[in-house]
Amino acid sequence: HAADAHRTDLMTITRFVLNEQSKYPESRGDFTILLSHIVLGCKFVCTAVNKAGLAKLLGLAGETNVQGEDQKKLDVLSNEVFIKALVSSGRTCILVSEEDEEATFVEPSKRGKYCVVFDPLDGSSNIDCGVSIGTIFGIYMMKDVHEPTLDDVLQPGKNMLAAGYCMYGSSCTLVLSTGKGVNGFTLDPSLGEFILTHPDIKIPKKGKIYSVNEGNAKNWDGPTSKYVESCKFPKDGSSPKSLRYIGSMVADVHRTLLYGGIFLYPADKKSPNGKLRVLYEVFPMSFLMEQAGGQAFTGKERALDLVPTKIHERAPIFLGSYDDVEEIKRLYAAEEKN
Ligand code: P6P
Repeated sequence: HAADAHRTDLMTITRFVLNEQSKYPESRGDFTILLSHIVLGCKFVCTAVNKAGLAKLLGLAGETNVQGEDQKKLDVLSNEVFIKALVSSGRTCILVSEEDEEATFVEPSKRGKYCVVFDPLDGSSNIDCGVSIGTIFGIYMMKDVHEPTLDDVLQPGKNMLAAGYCMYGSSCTLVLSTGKGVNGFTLDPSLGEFILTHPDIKIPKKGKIYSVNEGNAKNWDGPTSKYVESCKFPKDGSSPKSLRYIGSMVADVHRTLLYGGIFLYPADKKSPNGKLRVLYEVFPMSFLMEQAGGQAFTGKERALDLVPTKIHERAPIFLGSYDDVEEIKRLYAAEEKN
């Protein structure tokens, strides 16, 4: 009765992580507690985002409520929810959020051994038109809990213990890696639980889709221009790739992870380091891509090898199917030689 077992043997994200972490018994409790607080934040944001469309009627976030008070914008509200959830978990020491200029150093009585870097609501400019948006997060282990400094978060992405995103779209999907592959969970609103729906996600080795903002083409460098040209006019007689660009990183990366292909936010003359942030956009998505069998490249090096010097630093990024990223690496290497 496999179908029955499937229905009654619900693999929730908490149970899944407990199983996974059982290989590291020493951190099973702490990590699971931390993750359960991240999951709580995602559930909150999911309900708030879904209601955002009704905001005017319900006086929710981003509008004035019946008392005429200004409600917080959804991304500000989401940020506060994640900060409060992470601090109250008692398992974090430093938090870096896209919404906060400075890092949050948790008060000593509530300190734990993890640092969390996150974008509470990436792509929030897309809320009003109903395009999928998401939360992106990465988790580091503190180097020294007693003397926390920014060095504890300015670590290369390869040091991350875990990374993931939660996409608020037609369904609420949380994609997570704790360093042993990538798994996807879908929120069952009737249970209020994230259920394992995409076990062991692997990105196709090569894809048929490229994802970039073509509006920046005027400012691209040589290798990026050559690569995009080869997507549209392949020299080997193969069929051109399709262009899919949503303009919301979580949505574009989720499609790339499941369908294959390549997502690019290159450097350009206007922004020499591209637009996306290293700690809480580039690193978590690159971590997931590598764990799913793909790769991530900055135009100069493997994205996860980058050592950030500032918490809101940006970097160019090319990530996705292994063979597709290999192509762009070849073009940058050739440019290097000239
Ligand atoms: P552009 C959204 O504002 C965001 O930070 C990412 O979610 C998205 O991938 C990117 O910026 C889109 O940027 O310049 O193409 O509009």
